[in-house]
Formats: sequence, C-alpha cells, structure tokens
Amino acid sequence: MFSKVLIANCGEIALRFIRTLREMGICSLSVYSDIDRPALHVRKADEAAHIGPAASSESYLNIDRILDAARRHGADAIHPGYGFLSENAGFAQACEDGGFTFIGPSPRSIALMGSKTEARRVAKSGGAPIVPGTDSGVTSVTEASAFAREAGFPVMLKAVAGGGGKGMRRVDRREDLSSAFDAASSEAARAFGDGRIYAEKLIENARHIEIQVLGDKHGNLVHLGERECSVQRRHQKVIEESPSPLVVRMPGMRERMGEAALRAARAAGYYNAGTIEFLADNSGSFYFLEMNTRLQVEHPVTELVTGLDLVRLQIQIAAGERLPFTQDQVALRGAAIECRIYAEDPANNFFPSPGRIEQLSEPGGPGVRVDSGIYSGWTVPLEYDPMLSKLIAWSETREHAIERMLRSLGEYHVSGIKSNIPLFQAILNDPAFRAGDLHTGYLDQLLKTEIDWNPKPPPELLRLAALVASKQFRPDRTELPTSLESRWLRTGREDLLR
Ligand code: MV4
Repeated sequence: MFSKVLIANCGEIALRFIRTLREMGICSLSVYSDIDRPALHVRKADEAAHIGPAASSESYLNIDRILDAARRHGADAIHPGYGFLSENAGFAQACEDGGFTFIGPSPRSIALMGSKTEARRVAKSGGAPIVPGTDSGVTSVTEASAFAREAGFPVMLKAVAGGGGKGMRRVDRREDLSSAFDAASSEAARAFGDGRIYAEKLIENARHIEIQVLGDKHGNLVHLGERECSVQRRHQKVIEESPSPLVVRMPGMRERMGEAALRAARAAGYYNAGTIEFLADNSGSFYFLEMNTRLQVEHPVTELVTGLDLVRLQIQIAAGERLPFTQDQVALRGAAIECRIYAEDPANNFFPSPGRIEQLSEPGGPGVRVDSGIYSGWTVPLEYDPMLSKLIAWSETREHAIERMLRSLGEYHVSGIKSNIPLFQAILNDPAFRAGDLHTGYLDQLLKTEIDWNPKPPPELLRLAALVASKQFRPDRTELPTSLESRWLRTGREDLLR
C-alpha cells in the first residue's frame, strides 16, 4: 500500500481524500496556489506543497509543478480529483513515467473515452446501445446532411473532442445545418483545439441517468447502480439522486443499464472508478452518451445507497488489490439526494457571489452528510469553481430523504455571501420534482415560473413584529403565533442565543 498520496486538487474533494487516507493510515499531501494557502484542504492535510500562482494553468493544471511537489515530498501515488487534470491522459501517463501510481484508469482508457466518436465505437463494439449517429467525425456539412436525410430532423451536432455541451448544436431544419455546423466547429476548435464534429439523432426531453462502475486491474468489473442527474442548468448538475425514480418504476431497467455499462467499460479495458452516461426516455429505452473516466462530484449518493467508500476502493484498486466483492454482493438500500451548494445568487441570474464567509453553521443529524470545503472567516476565491459544499441526505424512502434535505437546508446558515440554498428549497417543494417527473429541461422550465426568493413572513408574525416595535409587547400576555416552523422565529431565537 502507498505511504503518501498527493491530492492534485482543492476544495471539498481534496478533503474527501484526506479523510479516507487518514482512515487508511496513509499520509495526505495537499497542493496549493498563492491564493489557497488559507484553504481548508491545506489546513487539514498532513503535508502541503506550494505549486504556483493563482491561475490554474500555473498551478492545479501544471503537470511539471505537481510532479515536482510529489518528488520533493516523497509521495508514491497521485489522485487527480475531478476537473483540473482528472481526465488528462497525458497527466496520467506523466505520473506513471515519473514513478508515481495514478489513482484512476489507464492513460489509454482516458484517451479512448476522451474522443466521443471513439467512445461510441467502443461502446457499440461491446454491445451497448448508442444514439443513431455518424461513426466518426464528419469533415463537411455534406456528410452531416447525408446523415440527417437518413435519420430525419432534429439532429444534434457535437464536438468529437467535446463533452459538457461545448461545441454542441441542435438543428431542427435542413436550411440551418450549414451555419450550425460552422458555429459548432469553430466553438469546438476554440475550446478543445479540435474542430471535428459528428452528428447524432436528437433525443427529445430525455433524462440523464448514469451508471457507476468499478473495476480492478485483474479484469473484475461491477456496477453500483444508477444516479439520476436530470436536474441541471447550462450543463451543470444541480441535484443528483440515487436511485433514479424512472429506473425504480421500470422493471429490469437497472439490470439492463448496468449490463450495458459493464459492456462498454469492458470493451475499453477499464479499471478504477468510472461513470457511463446514458440518455433515457420515459419508455425505458436508453442510449450510451459518453464515459467519464474520473470519480464524479456526485459519487456520495452512490456511497450512501451502497454503503461503500469509493475513494478507499479507488486507492486499493490502484495499489493492485482485487475488488473485495462481486456483483451479487452489491445491495442498494434507501434513497440519497445531493444538493450542490454554490456561492451564487439565484435571484440575480445565478451571478457568482465570492467573498468572505462571515458566519457559518452547517447542518447535521440523522441521515445527513456535508462534504464541505469552507469555514467561517475564509474568503471564497473568484479564481476557482465557487462550489462551497455538497449536502447529501439519505433515508429509507425518497419522500423521507426529501424531507431530511429540506430540514437540513433550513439548518444551513452562511452569511457574508449569497448561496443557492433557496433554489433547492424551491425544487424540493415542487410537485413535479416530488413526483420524480424529471428531464434535462426540467430546471429551465421551473425557473420560468415565478419563484419567490425572499418569501414574506406570514401575517401573524408581521402582527407580532408590529407589537414588538410599538413596545406593547408583553411575552406573558401576548399570544404567540402557532407557526413555530417560521424562519423568522428561528432567526430571532438564534440572535438571542448568540
Ligand atoms: C444529446 C441530447 C439529445 N440528443 N444528444 C449534453 C452534454 C453532453 N454530455 C450530451 N448532451 C446531450 N446530448 C442527443 N443525441 C441532449 C443532451 C443534453 C443533456 C444531456 C445530459 C444532461 C443534460 C443535458 C442538457 C441538455 C442537452
């Protein structure tokens, strides 16, 4: 087993690794940029190494500086986290070349799945259903046009080097094809340095459901059920849950999706943790979309329904150990939901809200997990992704997990910056969400409705406030309002307790 692991990341995910490494008796090494010296992942790690200026290209994305830190501190393995260098095949290769174990899949698997057309080819060769589309990049609008003639409109143009919606265009009519092709291609060239485009039939109002897979270096592969990730905005996931409400009501769907995911992973010679994304429709049909060759932000919902520690398993697999269980030993229990808490203002078009955290009180209690990267007094930097924490709730039923999440959101107090907590309260109270009636357009639709971001206090509290203000307030005589659930009462109590 390793004795020291460098974590090439910051924020909550770095803390996630520090915790498991400590349980395993492995020394944790954090890295930090000029602005991250006071960050929580630096404070909590066993060791920390400075790697450069704030700009991520000079620090968290700089392969040489990270390997240099690993060498200086005597690390023997490197975990990339998510984002940054996590899906960079060159980084995985450079780690191995430098004598460090990369805690993740092989450079070859990363490169294979990085090309979206190669990924489709691999998934298809393994026998997973893929969206009808062109086999490789189409070099001209003529080829895209030929595909559209066969498949019919609408079609989706996508970047071969893409992912995450960049360089993607929906085309509804033949006369729009040429300009959409040019726009997608130049966007892809700008974003990925590769303007190649391919075409797919467009799947309308689909759900985004993904399967977590895990494989060892001895050829054993298992899947750990699905996550429903349809609640998203601008290709950023907002809420994830496991199991998917659709999969729960479709007999055999989990087994079919799990088998398809394993076939794709097997064809890629995959090991370590990975995720196969699918588009699914309400009839239970699903299609391979792409594979993410990293541990994902939303892995905790899978951990809570399986009882597994995915980071521990990643480390054991990287060290050459065998998977300690088989597929039939994987049992899913209850329901888990995750909210991504961001420093942003939902009332002001989700404008980022970096700044100093003045007061912080994080939720807890039964069935609640907070994977947080913040503390009071710390300043949320504007240089990196402003995700503050992930709030995850588990219970035996989805209904109770939702109630627990609402209870925890009510306990979550962060001042000095704006947060998207009110957005989660709106979603979790929405009848369509509660019915599990989800698709990738769900959140845009909800945001078109009038959402009250600053609800007014109920009338009886306004009367009470007026009494207090008029100095006629006599606690022994004044009748207190019955709605003790009110935020205003709670806030008042907390002010008194401070
Ligand atoms: C699609 C699609 C509909 N039809 N492909 C968006 C990002 C990339 N991962 C793939 N994406 C989509 N591909 C076909 N043929 C709809 C989407 C899509 C989407 C997918 C997953 C999660 C959210 C999404 C939001 C809008 C569009």
